[in-house]
Amino acid sequence: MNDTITLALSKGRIFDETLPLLKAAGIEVLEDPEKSRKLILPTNQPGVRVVLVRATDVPTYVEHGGADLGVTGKDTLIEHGGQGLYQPLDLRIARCRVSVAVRADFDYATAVRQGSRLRVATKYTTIARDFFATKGVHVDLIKLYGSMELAPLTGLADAIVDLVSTGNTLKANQLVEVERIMDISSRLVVNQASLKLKQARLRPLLDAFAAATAQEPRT
Ligand code: PRT
Ligand code: MG
Repeated sequence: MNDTITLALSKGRIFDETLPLLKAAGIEVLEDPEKSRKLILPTNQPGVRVVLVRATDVPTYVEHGGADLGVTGKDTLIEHGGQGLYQPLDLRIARCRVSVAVRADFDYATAVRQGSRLRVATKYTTIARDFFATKGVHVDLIKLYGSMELAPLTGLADAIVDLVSTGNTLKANQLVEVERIMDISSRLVVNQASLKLKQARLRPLLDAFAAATAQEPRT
């Protein structure tokens, strides 16, 4: 078991978009997470397995050695803090952006100009706090864990900070994007102890991921 490489992934877009990169590294996951109830998935390589965790738990698993490496959104990584994680590669997958959105009838520009205190609902409190602090806008942050779009519609908040990709979810809820805070993609994260102790097994994997995303690994 000691020599096994454990890769933490979340179900859904991160799993789906990591598969081609794994394939480029010669690794094929032998079960479909949408069909299996297993949380540990074998691969075609006896020494490599995949564990399925919540997207927000990937950095925690890798930090504490529950997995040797993982794939996680930059959004999740910023909120986690990234401590204890080696971040060698931007995999350029699961791309989206973090934006500020408000109800179409809310005059965000005027509220900001007048120095009004804004109520902002978000799962991304670190990103939101930094962004509004830099802008010099006073905010009351309301921490939510999902369905952020509902907050301005119910009067819980004036604005939300959330991920946007096509913009369809905002549109369907009569919200408009008023600021882009940052672009997001997913990163490879590696446990620092694993990188030293399992160097011989991990290095070819990191090199294959780097080649598949056409970049040099940061060392
Ligand atoms: O869904 P669950 O609560 O289990 O966990 P999660 O939302 O943390 O995980 P998941 O799998 O949905 O997202 C994992 C990662 O994918 C995120 O951390 C991002 O880095 C990345 N990603 C890329 C996205 C999106 N695109 C995205 N569009 N994550 C979420 N969304 C959601 C967004 O929150 C909004 O509700 O999709 C909706 C907007 O999409 P559009 O296309 O309508 O704009
Ligand atoms: Mg989600």
